Amino acid sequence: SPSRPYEFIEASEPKPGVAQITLSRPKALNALSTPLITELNDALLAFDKSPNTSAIILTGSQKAFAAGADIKEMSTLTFSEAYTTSFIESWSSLTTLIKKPIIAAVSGHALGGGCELALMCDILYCTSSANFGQPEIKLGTIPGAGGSQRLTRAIGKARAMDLILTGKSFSGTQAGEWGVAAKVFGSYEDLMEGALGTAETIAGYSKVAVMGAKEVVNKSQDLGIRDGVEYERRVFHGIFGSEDQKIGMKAFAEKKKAEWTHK
Ligand code: CO8
Repeated sequence: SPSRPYEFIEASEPKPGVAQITLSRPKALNALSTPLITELNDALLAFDKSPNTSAIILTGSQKAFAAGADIKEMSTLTFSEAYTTSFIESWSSLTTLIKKPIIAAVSGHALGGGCELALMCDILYCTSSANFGQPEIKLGTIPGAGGSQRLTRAIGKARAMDLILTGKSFSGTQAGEWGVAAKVFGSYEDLMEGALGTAETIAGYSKVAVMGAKEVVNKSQDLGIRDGVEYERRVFHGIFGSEDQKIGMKAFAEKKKAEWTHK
């Protein structure tokens, strides 16, 4: 589990098997500065490695999930600096390195990089009044952490183009209707309870199956249907090599509760 003290995030373990990372930079509405992203990656990697963690909740405050990349940090950045330091590249750690499911619980603003961060997660829950958007155009720039790609896949080109070219926001209710959010809640308390309940459900299953399921669903975003189905079948075959597949099916036949070994 994460060991060092953090300045811009809080890391906790609210239930057995469930980790929570709370973005906590209230003075800047959780603007995603490089130091914040460094801490986020550090905590995510620690929970991903921890044998005690099965699912991770990523949230902000009631007022803001995250109001974007840190505009003050970026304002003087030059092309050479951005290019030579691979600015933003480390943001992708969340999608490339973390094998355990991440549930985004979004309340308040999720703008620019904040919207992109939520879209990188595996399950997105939000409040009906959440405020999503890619307002980069208003700052003379464009989405830079996958927004043009992930939002477009999630809601289609027509809506994504409309939003990204105008900088208009969309509500949590719309996110639910458009399929960006899997569930929409009436209040912040219900949102957090819902996210925790889902994380606990996931933590009640075999880690081998959970991580395999996450991997194959995410592959559907990169592969064509033929390669995707083949990839799924390879992983499915592989899971017959786990102890937990034997345990789960034996427990079903014996009408008992499965006691997973996570092996
Ligand atoms: N960066 C830095 N500081 C911010 C940011 C931000 N993105 N958002 C808010 N803050 C700061 C404000 O400057 C203010 O600080 P201060 O008190 O020192 O003046 C404090 O947070 C509170 O903000 P407001 O007073 O503006 O609060 P309001 O409730 O009036 O408004 C809004 C809330 C509507 C969210 C407003 O703050 C806002 O419009 N913020 C900017 C939203 C935005 O444009 N986000 C996109 C940023 S660009 C981006 O994300 C590019 C992504 C590229 C890939 C990732 C790159 C790292």
